[in-house]
Amino acid sequence: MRRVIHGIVILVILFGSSVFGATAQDASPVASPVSEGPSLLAELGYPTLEVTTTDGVTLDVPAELEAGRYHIIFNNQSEMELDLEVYQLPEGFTNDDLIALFEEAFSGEGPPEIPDVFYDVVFNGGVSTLPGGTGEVVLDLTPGEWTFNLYNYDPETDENVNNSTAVTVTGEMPDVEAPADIVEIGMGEMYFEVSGEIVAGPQIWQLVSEGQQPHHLILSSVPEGTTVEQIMELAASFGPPASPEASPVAAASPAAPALSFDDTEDVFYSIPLSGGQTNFVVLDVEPGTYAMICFLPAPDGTPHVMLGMVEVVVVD
Ligand SMILES: [Cu+2]
Repeated sequence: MRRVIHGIVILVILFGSSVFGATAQDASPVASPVSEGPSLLAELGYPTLEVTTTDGVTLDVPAELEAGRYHIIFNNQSEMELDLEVYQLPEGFTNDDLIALFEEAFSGEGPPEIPDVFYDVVFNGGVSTLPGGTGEVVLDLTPGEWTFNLYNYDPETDENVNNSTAVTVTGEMPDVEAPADIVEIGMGEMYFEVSGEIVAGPQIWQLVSEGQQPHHLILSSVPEGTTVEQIMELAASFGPPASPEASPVAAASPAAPALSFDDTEDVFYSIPLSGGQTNFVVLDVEPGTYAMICFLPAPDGTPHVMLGMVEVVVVD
């Protein structure tokens, strides 16, 4: 989780992203784990959409696609850590417009006010990759104009780079069969709800965003016995200031939380998902204790974790 320290502000500026994968203290990136051998996601049988970048700028993806549920395989042949983010911009807004709005929101002192338009973007998740790596996700592409954005954060220059490619999705969304025997993670204000049993080893997780605000999942390994309160205290010890009314825990936290970032290690993060959107991902966790955390901001700028969007799970 300590990767998040550096990233939290940029995270909300740029819609939540792989900034966790890069801090000065810990340069080794986290990427969505992909199991070796045959992919569990491929076994679901959805059509494959393979997309590739060689330079981290341009993405080899069809300009037009039929609506459907796709198994996206992202080949990152560049030398950069990249997130492939899939989203729909509100009408009349460009990437640059949004980034400018966020930069303005975060330029002052005190809690930022999140621009309303943030909640009008349809975030459809995506996949993170290491340099030269491959990642995969299953998601629904409904009819409309989609942005496939390559996002990179460079901790050395503190620069965020976004390069987007437009994809037009046509036709009608077909009926898709829901896979059986998977773990479902419901995400809403302000909770994670786990249905099914999380087991050690490769397993498909379906992230279902079902609230009004976008959410994401950071899965972080934590010491046995860690409590939700300890994680909220730790989160409150950094990042943009929370409004005391919104977050009594943040306001009341001691200077030195009982839990330290050194005790935690991120094992997975998803790309943000708006309400109504879903991603299927493969996780391969070891037995242990994990925290599910969402850092996306409420309208007053308070990260969801400080409003209670955190859950502790034990994997046997
Ligand atoms: Cu959230």
